[in-house]
Amino acid sequence: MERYTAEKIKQLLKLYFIMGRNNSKLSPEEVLSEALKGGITIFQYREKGENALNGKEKRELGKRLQQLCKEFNVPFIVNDDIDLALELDADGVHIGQDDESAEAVRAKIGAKILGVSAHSLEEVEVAIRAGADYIGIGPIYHTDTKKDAKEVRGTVLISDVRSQGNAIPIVGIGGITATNAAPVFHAGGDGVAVISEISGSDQPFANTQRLLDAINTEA
Ligand code: 3NM
Repeated sequence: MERYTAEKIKQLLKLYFIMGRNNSKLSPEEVLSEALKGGITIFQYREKGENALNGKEKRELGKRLQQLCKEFNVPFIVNDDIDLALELDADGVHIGQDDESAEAVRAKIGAKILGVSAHSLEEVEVAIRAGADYIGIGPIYHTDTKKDAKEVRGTVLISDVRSQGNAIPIVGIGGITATNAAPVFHAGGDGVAVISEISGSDQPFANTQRLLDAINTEA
C-alpha cells in the first residue's frame, strides 16, 4: 500500500465526522449510519472524556463503526490509540501534540493516514516534517465538546499556513456548523471536522446534508 496523495487527502477531508460513544444522543451506530448516508467523507473514532469506553468495549464499538464505514467506502481513522488502529487495521490515526511523536507514529503505521493537530506555524512545520498527511487546526469557534480546547483563533492559522505557500491538507475544527463553515474554506482549508453538529443532533442525516450543501457551495 502506498501513501495517499495530498490531492486525495484533500477530497477526503471535506466533511470529517468525529464521534465517540459519549458524544451521541442516539446510538453511535445509528448516528454513524445516518451520517454515512448523508455523505460524510471520512470518520474518526474518538473515545475521550467522561464515560469514555476502554479495553474490550472500546475495541468492539470501534469494530462495529469500522464495518459501517467499510460499507460506504469511507476511511476509518482512530484517535490517539495507535495499538487499536493497528489491531483493527484502520485506515489511519489522528494524534495531538501530547501524544507520541508524529515520527514514531509514522514509523508504526506505515502508509496509513496520519493526521496531527497543530496550534502554531511551528507545530504545523514539525508535523509535516514528521510525515503528517494532514493538519487539524482549531478551535475555529467556541466549542463545548472538548473541555481542554485552546483559545479560539478563528481561521488565522489556516490563512498563515497558506500565505507561506504551504499546500498541506488542512481541516478546521471546533464549533463548526452549516452556517459558519464557509470561512474555513475561504481561508484555504480543505474541509471541516465536526462532532456535535452531527452527533448531538436527533436528525444526524439532515444535519450532515445541510453541512455538505454548505461545503459544496464553497469547495
Ligand atoms: N479538537 P464540536 S476542538 C476534538 O481545537 C476537537 O483541536 C479541537 O467538537 C481542537 O464540533 C474539538 O462539537 C471539538 O465543536 C470539536
